[in-house]
Amino acid sequence: MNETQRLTDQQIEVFQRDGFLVVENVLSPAELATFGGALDSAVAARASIDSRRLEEKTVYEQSFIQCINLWEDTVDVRRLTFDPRLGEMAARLLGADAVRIWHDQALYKEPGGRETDAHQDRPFWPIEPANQVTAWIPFDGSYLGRGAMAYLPGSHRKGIERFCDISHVFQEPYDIVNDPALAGIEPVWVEVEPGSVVFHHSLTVHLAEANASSSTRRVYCIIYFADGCVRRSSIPHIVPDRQGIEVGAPIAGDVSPIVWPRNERDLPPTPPGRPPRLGYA
Ligand SMILES: O=C(O)CCC(=O)C(=O)O
Repeated sequence: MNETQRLTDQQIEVFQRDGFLVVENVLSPAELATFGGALDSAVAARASIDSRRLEEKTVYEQSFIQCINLWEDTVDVRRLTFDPRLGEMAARLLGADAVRIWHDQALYKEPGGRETDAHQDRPFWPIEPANQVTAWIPFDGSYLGRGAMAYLPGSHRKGIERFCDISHVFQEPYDIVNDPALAGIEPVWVEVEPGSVVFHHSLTVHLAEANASSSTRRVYCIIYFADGCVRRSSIPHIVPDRQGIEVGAPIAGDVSPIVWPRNERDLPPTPPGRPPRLGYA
């Protein structure tokens, strides 16, 4: 990673205005190779329990192979999740003195994988206030036709927070892109070269297209929250549930360690219990 890269005030203003920010040249080719190999192995190890073909999977699972908290599985992935330079960027974007990890996740969109339906992240998360940011890291870059992401600029500031059932289990997802509160806002499709990181706020509406290519879209996400955020409801979620965190209590513990500030070599220990093998719960 570029040792000297720090976000400028102008980049922070763009994030605050748009709810997303592209930062180029964050990971070097060598880091992409090393971390990418570590992620591929970690995803393959978890996914080895699943021999279903894409068309045999649920609608949600056809969007991507999702593996949460891979930092718990291997030290090689943990180095990326707890990289202090990414953590510092997250802290600056959130205006926080310190950030913790909510969770990380691989989102490997298989060849032929369907789109990711438009949604906001925060309705899935029992955490408040709304001060979370995702670092979305496409290991092979992100290009139209291959599962690129789009963001609705400024949607995080429109006072809207709607649950979209992207699992398709209980109902068809709410058509948030056409919500009246977002009238006049068009999705901005983002293409980036390998090494770039795209940050988005937890209230920013975003979506991804299908992967029409013959290669897997290898994406890794790290979700950070400002230290001090508390549990806002009892809706189930593995992060607070595993740590026995009650409504109103600060989210902190072995599964939610501080990412930044933290000494680069001081990686947190493996927490007790297990993250889910695949999917979310
Ligand atoms: O990568 C995708 O397809 C979706 C990513 C996403 O929804 C997220 O990072 O919050």
